[in-house]
Amino acid sequence: MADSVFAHVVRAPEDPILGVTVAYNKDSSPVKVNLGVGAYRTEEGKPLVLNVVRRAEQMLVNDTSRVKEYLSITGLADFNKLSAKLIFGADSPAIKENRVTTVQCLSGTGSLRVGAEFLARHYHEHTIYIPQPTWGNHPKIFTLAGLSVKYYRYYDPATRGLDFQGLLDDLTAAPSGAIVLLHACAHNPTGVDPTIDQWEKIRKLMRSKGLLPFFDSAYQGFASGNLDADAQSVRMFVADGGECLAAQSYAKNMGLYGERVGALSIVCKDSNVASKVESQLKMVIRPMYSNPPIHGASIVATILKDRQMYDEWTVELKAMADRIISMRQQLYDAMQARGTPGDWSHIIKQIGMFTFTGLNVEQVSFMTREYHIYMTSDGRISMAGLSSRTVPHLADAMHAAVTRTA
Ligand code: PLA
Repeated sequence: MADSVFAHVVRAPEDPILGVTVAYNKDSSPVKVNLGVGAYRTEEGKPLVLNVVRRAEQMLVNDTSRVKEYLSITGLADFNKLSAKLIFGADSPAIKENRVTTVQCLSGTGSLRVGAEFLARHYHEHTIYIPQPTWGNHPKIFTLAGLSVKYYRYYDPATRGLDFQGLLDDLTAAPSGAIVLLHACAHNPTGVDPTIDQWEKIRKLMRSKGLLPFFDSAYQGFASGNLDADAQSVRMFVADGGECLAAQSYAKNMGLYGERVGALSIVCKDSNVASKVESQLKMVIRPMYSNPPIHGASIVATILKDRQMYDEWTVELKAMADRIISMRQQLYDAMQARGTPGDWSHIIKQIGMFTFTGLNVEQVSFMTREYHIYMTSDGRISMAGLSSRTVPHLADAMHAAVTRTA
């Protein structure tokens, strides 16, 4: 038999985040815990489908007038309108003035990719600045779309906080017009967000230099438990009348991970530009995946357009956010109780789904080897994957990692 025409293909490494789940699945230990991927779990360690999502799905199934026709290239119109309102605010002047175009995309990742491809084709500056560190998929998405990726300083390991001066210096040095990727809230992986005051300074600097903001909003409502509070950074940039892009994901805040529901919005100066931009977004989407899937977007639209279901959603969302916050407190208390050397207050100070522990690669691999705790090698743990039951085991592992390894 002749060799395969693909014989030269070299095996690619597992994804740094999703590969953690692959390794976890292979482990037969009864005490194993997966704190790698950011996926919400209940106190019982089970995935959660929100009650309101179940109810919306039931309504959709029962409605025999619904069909399975293709959506338009830009997706479900109701979903797009409601998504723009959710992120920019119900009374956003940009929406009223019809200068926002929103297209349904394949969750947050797909929204980022479509936005990036649009920018690569139609925007004069091809450099995008992303925070150091950032979600590991960002550089790959933007590079493959044809943009050139540069980093701005974001996190200071010494203070385990924002390197605000570094950030300002790097954006000041960026070429005018450069694109800047901003995490709308709950920065991944650091859990460190700018304060409102700092956001205002970032906004002023970016507008004065004509830097183009591209918001990644993957955790709206998941950080504080409040949808409006978590969209404040984005709304500040829209309130000044300037242009920006925003990628939204419903994976975490509605628990629709595998349904792949998200939206890309581009806020433009006027409605004429917005409609031309939308026509070009269709040119990006059509040859990529033609049009988006109908089911998940219908769930979201059903919930967002019904006052009562919307309210029910906010209650369930707040409960998820609160459980994560309580996990922070429990883990912090457990570290204190063990007298683990070092300052662990960042566990309770950081925001959102993740704690950026400060543990190094060796300590992480020690914890996986000896305690069957799975997390990304940068020391990030998904607080949403923890429960009161697993906190003591994690605290034991962290204590051992810190005290036994160099
Ligand atoms: N943007 C950020 C900042 C994210 O953290 C994630 C997901 C996404 C976008 C994309 O999510 P979506 O396409 O599923 O909507 N980050 C996860 C999962 C939760 C992942 O890596 O895919 C993470 O564990 O970091």
